[in-house]
Amino acid sequence: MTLIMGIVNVTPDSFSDGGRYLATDAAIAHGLRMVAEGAHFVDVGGESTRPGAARVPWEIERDRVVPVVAALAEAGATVSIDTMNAATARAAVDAGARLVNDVSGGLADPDMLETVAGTDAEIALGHWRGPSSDMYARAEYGDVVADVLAELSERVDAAATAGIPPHRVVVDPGIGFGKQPTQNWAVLRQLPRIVAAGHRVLLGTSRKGFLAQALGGGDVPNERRDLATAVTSALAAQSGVWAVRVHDVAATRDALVVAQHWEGVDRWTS
Ligand code: PMM
Repeated sequence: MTLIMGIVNVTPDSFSDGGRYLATDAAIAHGLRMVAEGAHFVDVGGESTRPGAARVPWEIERDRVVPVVAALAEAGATVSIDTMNAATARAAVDAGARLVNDVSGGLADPDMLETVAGTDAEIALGHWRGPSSDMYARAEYGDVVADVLAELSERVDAAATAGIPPHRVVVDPGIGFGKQPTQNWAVLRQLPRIVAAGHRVLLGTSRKGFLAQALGGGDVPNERRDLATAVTSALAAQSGVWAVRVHDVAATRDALVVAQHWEGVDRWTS
């Protein structure tokens, strides 16, 4: 079974929803709608990581996300917090988040791993080579999959040293983070190799630029990006990932159901 993580971006500058859900109430309603559509958990974020995005002071990020996390958790949703800041992670876990989703794998904030170790939350460690402002400057690899696996393994070891045991760790190859489109496709093509490394794998392809580029580039609307994401979700499920992080939960849910029927095995959805 592959879990569906629905995205709630509480930012004014998110490339993917244009800040439509900045208002707390709208973000909460959006999260609950995604749960109704089949999301197993919702990922609340208050800082955009789009290529070229500037960092946001953590207090602003915290003030954006905490009311949304608290309301969704109160309503019974399983909530994850998408942050690179330890203090935001702590505040969100105190408000009810169960998973800390750090795209930097604990590298952006030296306090992150120890902070999460001091809670009972799980952590998703993303493959990351530096801030969004210049992430393509670091997109140099020998064998991209081998390099991603080695660098993720270092982050898992760092988490263990900080006191987070491997069963509380999820890894994410960081599609689009410090990777050019051909490198993203190479990682996706070899997802089974990443899954075989033994950790639960979370994957985020939703609406990303490399999909738009594959569809011809230019101004590809979200509807077409969501259809492309439903395809990557089904293929990722086939590769054995633990969860996919998506904007359009209903489309991904449908894709996983269809893929499950194709297989004839009840293993991707519940
Ligand atoms: N991508 C984005 C943000 N958070 N979290 C994980 N675990 N994996 C990702 O690939 C990821 C992420 C950027 O996309 P968004 O701005 O649409 O949320």
